[in-house]
Amino acid sequence: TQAPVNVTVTGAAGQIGYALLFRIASGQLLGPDTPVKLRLLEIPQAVKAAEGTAMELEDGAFPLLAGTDIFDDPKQAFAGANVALLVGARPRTKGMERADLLEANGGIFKPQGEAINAGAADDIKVLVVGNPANTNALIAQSNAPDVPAERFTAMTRLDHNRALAQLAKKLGVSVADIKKLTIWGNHSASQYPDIFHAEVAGKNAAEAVNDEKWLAEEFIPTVAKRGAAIIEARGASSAASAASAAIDHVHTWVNGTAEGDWTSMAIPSDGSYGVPEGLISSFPVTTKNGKYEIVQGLEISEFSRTRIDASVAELGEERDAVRKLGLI
Ligand code: NAX
Repeated sequence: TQAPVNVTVTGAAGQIGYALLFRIASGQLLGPDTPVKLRLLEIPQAVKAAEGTAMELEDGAFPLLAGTDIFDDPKQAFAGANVALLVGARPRTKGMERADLLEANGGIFKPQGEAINAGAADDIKVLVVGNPANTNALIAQSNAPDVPAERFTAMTRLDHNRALAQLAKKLGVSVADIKKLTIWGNHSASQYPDIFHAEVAGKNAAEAVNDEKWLAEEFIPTVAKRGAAIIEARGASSAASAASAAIDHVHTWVNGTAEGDWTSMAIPSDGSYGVPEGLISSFPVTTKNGKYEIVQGLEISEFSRTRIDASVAELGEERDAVRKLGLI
């Protein structure tokens, strides 16, 4: 049998961690033939809570779970990591300016990037979930110069899944009937969910919808503001759906996209579609054999161009801010 894959999860005692860890342990992250060893990172005050979660993981008697270790030191937590899910982050609290938020997260993602650089396995794949996810990923990546930049990604799969669900509902079809949907840009309210290249049962989705007002005034804002709507309804931010999207992101990265489809991942730009090189921005990507590629040659309409540019401009501002803070 295969040696266990080391999966490091930060923020393990948080609400996303609680939903995520059991799905990793059950084999849904890497597949039913791959044993996993969990390495949990928490801040010292939350280590006890993480120990409680580890007890429950033990009680799950998961055949694929080869063990769970808990750390409060990033260097130890990332040692030997093959997959790292960076979930723990500093949330924006009342009265906090964006620069304060970026600085507080720099204090988390800079040392984590350094620890990944120092001790992760050669095949390390990183997914940043903790917000502001794209820029946190950029900070970690910039502080891991010996790791290929493309191994650092940020999560827009939840946005992608939300867009699939809204579009399926509008057209009265199953999410499984929809292919080639794209989230562009930042995982923030400026993101752009693009249905112009999407297909519904083989037909163009934008033509099937044929309602630009719905697109501009309902679909795009509903997807972009879904996180706030969940907080309003649930009294807490999205957790199980975020964990599910994190599972999807890594599973697709490792196992590949289906023929004739693609997914959305925030990845370091190579300059495609006018997105400045190095920004961690969401693109349509196909994956195969553990590698992803940006889908090339898509025609971008004026409607799409304006929205992609606005979200990418926001990413540029965030990058400039963290550069000024000396974090990258
Ligand atoms: P919680 O506040 O429930 O949990 C966060 C956990 O991270 C806490 O247990 C905390 O102790 C831990 N933590 C803080 N600093 C740490 C550090 N330096 N090292 C290790 N652990 C640390 O938040 P939760 O609801 O689980 O959300 C986690 C993050 O995901 C937040 O930043 C949230 O904004 C972000 N989200 C991102 C989404 C995305 O689509 N990219 C969607 C869902 C979610 O909002």
